Amino acid sequence: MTHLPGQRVMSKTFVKNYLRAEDPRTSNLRNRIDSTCLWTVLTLILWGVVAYGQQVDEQQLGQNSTPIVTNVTAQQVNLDQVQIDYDVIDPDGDQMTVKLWIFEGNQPGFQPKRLEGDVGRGIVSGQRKQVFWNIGNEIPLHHLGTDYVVEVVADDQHLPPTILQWDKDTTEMVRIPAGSFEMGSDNITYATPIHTVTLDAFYIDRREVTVGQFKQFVEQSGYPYDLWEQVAEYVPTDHCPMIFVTWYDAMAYANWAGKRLPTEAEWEYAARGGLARRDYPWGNGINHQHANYNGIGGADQWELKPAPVGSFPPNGYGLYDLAGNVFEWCLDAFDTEFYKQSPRRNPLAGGLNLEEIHQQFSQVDSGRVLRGGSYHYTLEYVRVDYRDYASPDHRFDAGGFRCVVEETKVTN
Ligand SMILES: [Ca+2]
Ligand SMILES: [Ca+2]
Ligand SMILES: [Ca+2]
Repeated sequence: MTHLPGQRVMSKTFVKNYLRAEDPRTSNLRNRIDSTCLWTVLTLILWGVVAYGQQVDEQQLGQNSTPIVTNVTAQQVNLDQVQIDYDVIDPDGDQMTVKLWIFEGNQPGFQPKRLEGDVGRGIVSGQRKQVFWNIGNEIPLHHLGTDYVVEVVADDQHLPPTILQWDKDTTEMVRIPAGSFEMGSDNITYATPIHTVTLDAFYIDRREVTVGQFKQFVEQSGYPYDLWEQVAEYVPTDHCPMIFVTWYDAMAYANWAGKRLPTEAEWEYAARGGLARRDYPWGNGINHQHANYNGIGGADQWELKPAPVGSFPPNGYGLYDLAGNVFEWCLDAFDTEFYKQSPRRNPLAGGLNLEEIHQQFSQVDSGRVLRGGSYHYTLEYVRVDYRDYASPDHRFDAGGFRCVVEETKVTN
């Protein structure tokens, strides 16, 4: 996949990289540090300071290159001052935040505060950067201590993109951060009780999958689908949501695109748009300015037909048409009791895990969850907490879907 121009992904983990094989001094010191922490570098004084560069994992994701710190040296210039020199480069020229970490023996490291010079935010690539650490203020009686190790860490602070372009089916996907939310409702049938669910981060399609995207899937994969005339009766353009798709059709599309259907919990979490205990993706209350549901008025000019995707304002996550337009298939089996015994973390009803359900989906025969209501439905059924379902082989004029992908699949 590629990312939108200007958006870059930070590597998944920071790797402590005590690098610089080309610098014998540092690599020697590293070996010594590994075997024992009790040694002195600067023998003329009571304690020594050793310096390491720390490099952010160089695995490149998207278009971002991570900073590289080299040539770190540290020396005590007087009783209270330590001078740290380093070179740093970010290959694509990003500004960086530079931090120092100090280690003493086997103690956990800490970030010193008494710093001046090329440290903190807004550091640009360059050589012989200088930082002065006032160790005298930071560590009382420091001169009676043992050795200190200095790490220099540069971070170009590229967070995962909020929106990315998924090449396979040319969709925009929005990052939904990991977190917890209150799922369900106290007064909707089968949506009780309200229970807390915790989800890992994932990306979800901004819009319902369109007719144009589904056509592309059929053309590229040879997937058997021949209901285009029926589809065309309801949706005149490729920019409308795909309808007349079974759950199997949706699963096949998702597999082709390298995605999957959302779990019911993911769908509801995304639909709520960061709001808690609200009825609709934008809050409470609904009118035809908000969504395409039964009837017309305001922005809703569609009488018993789907609107082109994205015809109404998005929710807090930038997602369109969660409420109404077309129903959206979810991965889960429909289980009226599931909320009473749902696992707290990444729940999925139906007894199969994510891998199993994708391998065995053609054998699935239990009813599957549908969410969001549709253009047929009145306002009480296009709520974020309303649950519906159908047999996985059911297809109808208001049944569509959108896809998700786990963040780990984007950043790995
Ligand atoms: Ca960079
Ligand atoms: Ca309508
Ligand atoms: Ca919808």
